[in-house]
Amino acid sequence: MPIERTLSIIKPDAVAKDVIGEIYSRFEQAGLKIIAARMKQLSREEAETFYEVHRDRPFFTALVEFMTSGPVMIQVLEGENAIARNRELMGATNPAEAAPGTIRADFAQSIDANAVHGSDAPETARVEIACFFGDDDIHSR
Ligand code: RTP
Ligand code: MG
Repeated sequence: MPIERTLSIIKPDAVAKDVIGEIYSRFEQAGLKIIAARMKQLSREEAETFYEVHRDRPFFTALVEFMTSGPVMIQVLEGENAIARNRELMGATNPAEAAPGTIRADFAQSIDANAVHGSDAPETARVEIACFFGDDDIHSR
């Protein structure tokens, strides 16, 4: 299994619920190391750039509104198969369809306010990590 890095964001709804620690525990228990982290209030421009691929989708405006509605917690996770492993822990985009025990099943309330983001492929992970972290911010170990 390849050692990968992925970008994770704990979205404003989950930060407001004070479940950062609980979500971090799930990452660590699954063998995903937190090798960089920062809390940040995203600007409209940052959220639009981050979700650029969805710009033409009907939900884009609501997504940007939501992602700028409060601070987010952003981290780089590293481990075997980290991209897929993180998405398994997250569960389906719509929390109503997320498997029991996943982060979205336990903490998300709707497809818009769905608690977490995770990169979906190696190339998007590289681009997304570079949006928020430089080499000096990342501490692989
Ligand atoms: P994310 O990028 O946030 O990790 O979520 P994802 O891969 O599971 O879902 P994606 O298709 O990339 O969509 C990004 C975010 O847009 C919102 N969305 N709303 N109303 C809708 O049909 C709809 N579809 C997507 C979700 O908040 C999703 O996380
Ligand atoms: Mg996505």
